[in-house]
Amino acid sequence: MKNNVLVHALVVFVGSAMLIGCQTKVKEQINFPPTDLASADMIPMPLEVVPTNSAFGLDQFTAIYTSAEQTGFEKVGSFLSEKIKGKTGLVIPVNAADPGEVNGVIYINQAEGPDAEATEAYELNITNDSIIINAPTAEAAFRGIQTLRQIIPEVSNDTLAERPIWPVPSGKITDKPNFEYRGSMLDVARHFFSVADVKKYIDLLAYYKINHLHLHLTDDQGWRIEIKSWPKLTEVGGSTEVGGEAGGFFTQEDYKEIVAYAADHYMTIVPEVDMPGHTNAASVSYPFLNGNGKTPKLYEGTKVGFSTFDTRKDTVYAFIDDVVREITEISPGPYFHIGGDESHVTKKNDYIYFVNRVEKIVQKYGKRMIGWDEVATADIDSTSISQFWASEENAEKAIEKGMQVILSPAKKAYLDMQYDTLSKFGLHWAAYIPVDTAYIWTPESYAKGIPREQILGVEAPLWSETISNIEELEYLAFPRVIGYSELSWSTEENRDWENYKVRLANQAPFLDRMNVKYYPSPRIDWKESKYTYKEIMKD
Ligand code: TNX
Repeated sequence: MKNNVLVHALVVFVGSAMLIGCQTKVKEQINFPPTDLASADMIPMPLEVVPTNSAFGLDQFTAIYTSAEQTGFEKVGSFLSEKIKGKTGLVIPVNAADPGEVNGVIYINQAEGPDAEATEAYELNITNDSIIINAPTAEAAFRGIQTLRQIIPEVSNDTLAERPIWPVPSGKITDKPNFEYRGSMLDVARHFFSVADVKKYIDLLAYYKINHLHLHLTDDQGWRIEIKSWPKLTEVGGSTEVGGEAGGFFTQEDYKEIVAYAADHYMTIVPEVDMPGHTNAASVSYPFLNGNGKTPKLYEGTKVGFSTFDTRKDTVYAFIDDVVREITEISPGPYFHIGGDESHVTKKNDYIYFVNRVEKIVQKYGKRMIGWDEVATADIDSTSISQFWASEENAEKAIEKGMQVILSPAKKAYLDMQYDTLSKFGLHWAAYIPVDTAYIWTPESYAKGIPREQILGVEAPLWSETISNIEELEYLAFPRVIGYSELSWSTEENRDWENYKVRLANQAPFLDRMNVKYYPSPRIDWKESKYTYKEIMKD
């Protein structure tokens, strides 16, 4: 890559200018023990890793430099600096004109990648005295620094020198994602989760290069997003949740805060308003919406499939138009999810009519519609996306219509399924999904009728009937969601359970430091885990 030469020149130039301008310091040669970048604890596994067996000594004399501020690269540099501080305590300056003594540089450089199509592709070059990230976009640089965060050893190795120094294994990584859509879903409707909880989940997902968070904002048990033109949705429909607790909702300001926080992590929020079924909370708030013939009452149970909108009333579509307009106005991402699952009391023709009409509303507001796999039974457009969760027959219909598919097969990818019969939380209607079962499957060939070219990506949904706080969320999501990140980012050739399970075991110190109450599966030989399987099972 011709840019490499330029970057090297720049690093040498910046480095020498600093050394001349500030105190002169001769780079100390530290003889690190040989390293092996290829066996570092990276998840998801990068496309290509070439180890060179020495190390970059990350210490207080390291400085970060980036491409110009307006490209977004400086912000990525500051993010990295903050995370290095959290992990090592080191304060690493970013683009400092006068950084003091410097003898090693991390340079985050805007450079065209080898693959013009891949906006998330990056290269990471680690030598004794520099770490260079070449990336075409700040988004790609952001993915690259997650890899770098992962290969900085979790504990200070201060036996090597009189000052704390973290040896980063040297070599070259060339990386890009296998699938463009890598997601998780959080159901904030069955139980409500706070803005702080959602932000913590975003922090953790971003570390594993997941780039979409789908929020299931409405269901029978609760409406969780403020709609200014229909205030009772949250006043009434948001007032409770499964089990009869107080529920809650996001104001539009809260939601914007989540969207902005996600954007800072190069993550897109996918809002879902589930309809025409799963709409009891909406119909309790505004009974004219109801189409199931019964007087709606607030619902705190966990049954599905009993509610429906009245699909033949124009006022229902006027309502939906307002809801889609208000949410899309504050959702910069390209998607709007209309749900569409388990509408068991909606007549087939009414369902088709409904989905067709709602698709037009979503398109009017400039978004691509996503729906659960049932939506492919309607006459929808090839630009819409079907989220495969249960029915291969529906998935095949989507493929025939030329639609793209997001893979969320319940038997493999549902984070709310119990690990085994002893699991404290979760359901098991689709399967028990232990950590290995969650990982050992091949999205590229999971369903016969879904060809690779039509798979947009993989998403792991976390339904919340059985969980009501962040610890319980973490118990179901972690460690399985880490495996879904690898299933969606890494190529089939680079995925291997025996290899993965060692890298997963070594995530324990990170998860502990992040205060994540993950399920310490006995199938993993956790490294110095704070929690033991027995402890978790008892409380
Ligand atoms: C099925 S998956 C549902 C949800 C439940 C989930 C529980 C899907 C599209 N619908 O309403 O919460 O099972 O696992």
